[in-house]
Amino acid sequence: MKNDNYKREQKKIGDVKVEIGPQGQTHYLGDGSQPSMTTKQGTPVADDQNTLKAGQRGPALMQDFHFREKIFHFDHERIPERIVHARGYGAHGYFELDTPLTNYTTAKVLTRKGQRTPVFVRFSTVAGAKGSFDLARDVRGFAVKFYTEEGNWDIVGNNIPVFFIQDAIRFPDLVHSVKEEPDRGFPQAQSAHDNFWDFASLSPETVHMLMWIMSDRAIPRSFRFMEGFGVHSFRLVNADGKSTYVKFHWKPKLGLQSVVWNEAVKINGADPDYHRRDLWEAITSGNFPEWELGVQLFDDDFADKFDFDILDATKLIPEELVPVKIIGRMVLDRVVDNFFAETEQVAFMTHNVVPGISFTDDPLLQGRNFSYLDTQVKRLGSTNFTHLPINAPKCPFHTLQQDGHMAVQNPKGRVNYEPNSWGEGPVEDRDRGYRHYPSAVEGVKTFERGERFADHYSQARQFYVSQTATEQTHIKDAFVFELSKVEREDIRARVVSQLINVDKSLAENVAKGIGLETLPDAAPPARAPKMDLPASDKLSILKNGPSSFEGRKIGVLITEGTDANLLDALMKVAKKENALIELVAPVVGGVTTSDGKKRPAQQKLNGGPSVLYDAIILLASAEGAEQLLNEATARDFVADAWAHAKFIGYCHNCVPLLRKGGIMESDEDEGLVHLESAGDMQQFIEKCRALRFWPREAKTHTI
Ligand code: HDE
Repeated sequence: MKNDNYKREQKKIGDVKVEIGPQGQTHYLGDGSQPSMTTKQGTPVADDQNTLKAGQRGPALMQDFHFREKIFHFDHERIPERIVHARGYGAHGYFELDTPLTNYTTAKVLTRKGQRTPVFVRFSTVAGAKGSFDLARDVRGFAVKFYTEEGNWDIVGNNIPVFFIQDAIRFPDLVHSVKEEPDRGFPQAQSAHDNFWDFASLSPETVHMLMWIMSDRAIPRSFRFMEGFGVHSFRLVNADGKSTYVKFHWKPKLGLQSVVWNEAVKINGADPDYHRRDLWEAITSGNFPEWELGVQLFDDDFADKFDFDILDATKLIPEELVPVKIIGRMVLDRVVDNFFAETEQVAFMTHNVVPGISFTDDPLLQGRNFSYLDTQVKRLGSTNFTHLPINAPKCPFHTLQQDGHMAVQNPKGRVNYEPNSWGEGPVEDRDRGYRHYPSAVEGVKTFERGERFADHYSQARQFYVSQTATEQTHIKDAFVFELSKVEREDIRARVVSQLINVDKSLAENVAKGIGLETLPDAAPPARAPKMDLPASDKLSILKNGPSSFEGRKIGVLITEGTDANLLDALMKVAKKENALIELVAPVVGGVTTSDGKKRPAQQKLNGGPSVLYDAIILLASAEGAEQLLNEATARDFVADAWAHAKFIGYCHNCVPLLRKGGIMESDEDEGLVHLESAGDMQQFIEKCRALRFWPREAKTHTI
């Protein structure tokens, strides 16, 4: 008997032709150009919307292999998320070498001028789950995989040049303390809770890193505006076998930029994907993000004389002592085709090095070299994770490792061992093969650390004194915010006792901010800190900002009747500056401006709060402004931009909106720009190059 269950009525929903079944189920059968759906075994599928049943109201039949395959596959869609750095976003690009390091290394990727090496980069937060928000106060991962002609080389770095701990064995404790507390399962993606500060306050080696994560470095404006660091000292090894120490630095072409904390909190609600969306939009619109790769090179002589141990990842080498030599640039020019296949399955490993690049004995790096391989097997389920296209080298490779789960690249032939006399199969390569640097080792087996690991505060202080007053205030505010979420007063006080060793006034201000009545005694330092390390300008964000507004976004509030001349003038100057404009209107369909033209909006006002923009302009018509006066989201649009020290441009119609947003005539400052004519737009953009009008903060942040 012919099964004609599939007779359906043809109808249209909008302009999409569908078949509608007798009980209303919709089937889209395409326009003839799409391939037929099949099972994973290739059998064509006739009905993907109904389970095979015994009778219309009957039980499902086991025989429905398509149903079972579909649900079975769905049940297994997830793989374990990364234990740290679970939330991340990746993109493809290339590294182009400009200044060969031939005297220092044999690595081809670093010695061939002009050569382009494909890369895959994944940025991430550390503490939050895969589905957490982007603007957590956290370190950002900055992991780069170079697909070189001598194998894959990974720099698995962060956006902060130092780390919390000195020895890898402490990593599980650090991560446990910062993640959700085990009994209650919260808080998600934040360090502002008792366990983290309990751990940190009992671990003086974390103090330098605490200064960095309480600074604006931990709330970057976007991946495009942050630095990256390899953190550890590595080695470069040249053709004579000579080793030079190296630290890797990524410097963003568009300069550094961060948001402020109150803004971060609100961005997380308005657009939890703020950073990934930014990267996606930049690349797909052809504004390819770019970083310079720089190296700090130094030898044993420098290492011996340096105040700190170069094997200690809680220390950095100030650029004033060893300048960063720029050797090339990295451009990200392609988004992923498939998030899971690429961003989720990419497996970075610190032990992925190529000939000419080697490790030091940094105890953190040594531990990482074990961890990353181990974690990939747990996450990707098989030692054959290297067969996945995102992880496979792009150069020829031949091993005798065989079989295992999901082996997809299987060699032909009889030989799977060596030595052999078949004259086939891969053989060792004495000329090109990787040689570990033969550093001399001596000493007794011990749990002790190197002597120069003992100073935990000097560089923390150096970081603090290198910041502008605005940045110092942000650091103080961050400590106060975090500690105000800590329930136990003794933990709060212990953090202050650590800060006394960094800077007395910082400690006092934090103590005041959390209402601590008496200043505790300083934590006993293992070694007395040096109080006179000179300020290093490179450690500040604000001293290293951009000189243009390129790549930044202005949110423009428009209404029916907005002045078209002003709007067009803005579009013109923004284009010249390479800045982006988003129109925000009461209705996303857009508005008709004074020239009678319809202007579609990118955001409806309540979905496009000003926290999503670097600066705002209010261009409502008189009637439009009047209508928005009682709209809470219009008031927030203005009030938040003001509170976050943003540049605000406005036409005279919008003065009442300023007042509603709490900006009185007496408050007006140079960050608030009256736009009367088209010519004023250029002046506005030029002001915006400072990114924020920081002097305002003193007036808007009073506790
Ligand atoms: Fe990681 N880290 N880490 N880490 N790390 C991982 O590897 C680990 C450390 C960093 O986008 C894991 O594939 C140990 C420092 C980044 O896929 C894991 C220690 C730095 C990423 C792991 C550290 C990093 C990871 C989890 C202490 C900056 C994300 C998933 C010694 C220099 C890479 C994975 C990506 C990921 C272990 C410390 C950076 C568990 C044991 C220091 C950017 O293997």
